[in-house]
Amino acid sequence: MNDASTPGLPGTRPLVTIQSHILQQQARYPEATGDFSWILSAISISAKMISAQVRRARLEDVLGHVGSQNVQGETQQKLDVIANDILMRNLAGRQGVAVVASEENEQPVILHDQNDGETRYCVMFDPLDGSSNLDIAGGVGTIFSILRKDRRSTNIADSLLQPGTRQVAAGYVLYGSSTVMALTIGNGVDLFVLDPSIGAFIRVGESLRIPPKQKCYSLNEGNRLTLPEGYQRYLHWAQDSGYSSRYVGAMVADVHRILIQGGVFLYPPTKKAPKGKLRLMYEANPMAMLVEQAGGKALVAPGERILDVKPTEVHQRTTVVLGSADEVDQVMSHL
Ligand code: P6P
Repeated sequence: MNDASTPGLPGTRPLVTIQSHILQQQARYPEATGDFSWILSAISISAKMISAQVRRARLEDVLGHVGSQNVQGETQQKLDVIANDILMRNLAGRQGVAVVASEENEQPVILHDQNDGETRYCVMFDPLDGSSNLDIAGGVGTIFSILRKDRRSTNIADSLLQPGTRQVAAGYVLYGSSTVMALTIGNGVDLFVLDPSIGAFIRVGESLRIPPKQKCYSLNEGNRLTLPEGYQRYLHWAQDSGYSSRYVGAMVADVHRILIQGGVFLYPPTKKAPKGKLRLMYEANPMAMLVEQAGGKALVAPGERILDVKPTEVHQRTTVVLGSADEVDQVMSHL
């Protein structure tokens, strides 16, 4: 639903910034301390700072490689490191954050480890997903996931290893032709667009719903011949059924298209990535929460939700099939 008009005031669109939206949501929880809201605002500020860097990348010659590699053995782009630092510094300023984990850091970073009984949160993120698209001015994004610290965990870092069903919030920021944030705190998915002229994210949609059907699939066709047979059968069926194919190569951009238009995104096991390529904790889980909150499906295999996977380590990878409910069912029926 778009914020088209305010009842009784024809033709006016309520101007709701993400800050107002966060406070509106907080007001629904009288016992809220505000810690959670402060974390969301830290992410919003980080998104604005990262967007500014991405938009000026070539101008400030921050493109190209720092020469180092991240835990995935992937060459780190300068902007990966800058985006990571921005998120770390903004979250470090929030008392409510106990620990953060990032694709760019091998070990979780403990920020506030007091066992003072306060509700503390764990924040996980991929600071600049799809960063290899930077050199071609393609879509890149930030993906984030928020969990409550698991009080039963003696080791604070173990607090991160909770299934996706335990997420209290998830979202992404797409730095594309515009800077768009999709956010869920468990009451549906809301959409915000950054107005660079005022430096604010404006709400442009509430309670998004993914169309149940859309004849469009999204995967790296270059892997087709090494995919498990069931996926090859699905692709043959889809091409025989008049499906179109769209693939940006940045998960945030591909999933955003699905959130808005429907379709199905797949990253199956491949010869190069036999367990799948995408990371469970800070790519698949947040995207799965968003897609399910918008009425779609997000599975690892027939009957196995991504959100139910019990993690064993922070950087583990997983198969991903997510999008329109009927389209995901179609894929599963071929496996
Ligand atoms: P491939 C980007 O590197 C990423 O992690 C996701 O954003 C994207 O969906 C996927 O990998 C692309 O992988 O193998 O198709 O280039």
